[in-house]
Amino acid sequence: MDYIEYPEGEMKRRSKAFYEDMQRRRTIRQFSDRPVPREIIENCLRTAGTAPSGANMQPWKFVVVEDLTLKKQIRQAAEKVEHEFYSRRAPDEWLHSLAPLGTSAQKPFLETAPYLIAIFSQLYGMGPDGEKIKHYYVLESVGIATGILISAIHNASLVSLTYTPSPMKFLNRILDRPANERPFMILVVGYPAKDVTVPDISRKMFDDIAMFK
Ligand code: IYR
Repeated sequence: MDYIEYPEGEMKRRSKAFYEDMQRRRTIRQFSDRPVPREIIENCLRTAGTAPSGANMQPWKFVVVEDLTLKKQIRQAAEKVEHEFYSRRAPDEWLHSLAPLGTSAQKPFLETAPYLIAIFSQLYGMGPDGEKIKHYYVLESVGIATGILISAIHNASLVSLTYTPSPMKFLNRILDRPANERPFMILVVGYPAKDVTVPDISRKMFDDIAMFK
């Protein structure tokens, strides 16, 4: 076991420092095309892979897309479903909630950003002889791993966008993934564009998100 117990003062300092660093994280929608060393992405993915999961099945697969042709295919497929979403499928209430974010069906970042990490959840595993292996709490597990990945990317001083076009099934076709893998989200990763702007939004007050009883 690698558990380390810090003295209480150190625990207070570390928990505060971590919070202060994390509260600076913002979701970014304008990316630079500046390249990022693959090693950094690999380290962040190794970190994500430390996440707890149901029965330790680790029901995730991270497909890192660097290839421009694949990125263009993903952009084209995503913009098609987004166009349908913004012009037809989205109820007015949903569009109203999105308005402060300034999003649209145009997704240029899917080509600009150096990495698109397509995150898949494995609904079941595949044994060596093609037998199905039961997975547990798949969405919870993949959600936790994704949260850790987002934190690791922020820690590396890169930025990310949690992007979920709907439906996302086109990712199986474009990235040639098997039927047991369901797209969970695309994490767009890179440096922010020089002229990046972020929506003027706030986080809930502590007393609105947590309580002690
Ligand atoms: N997928 C669309 C719409 C969208 C939905 C939610 I919920 C958001 O938080 C942001 C956007 C898009 O990316 O434009």
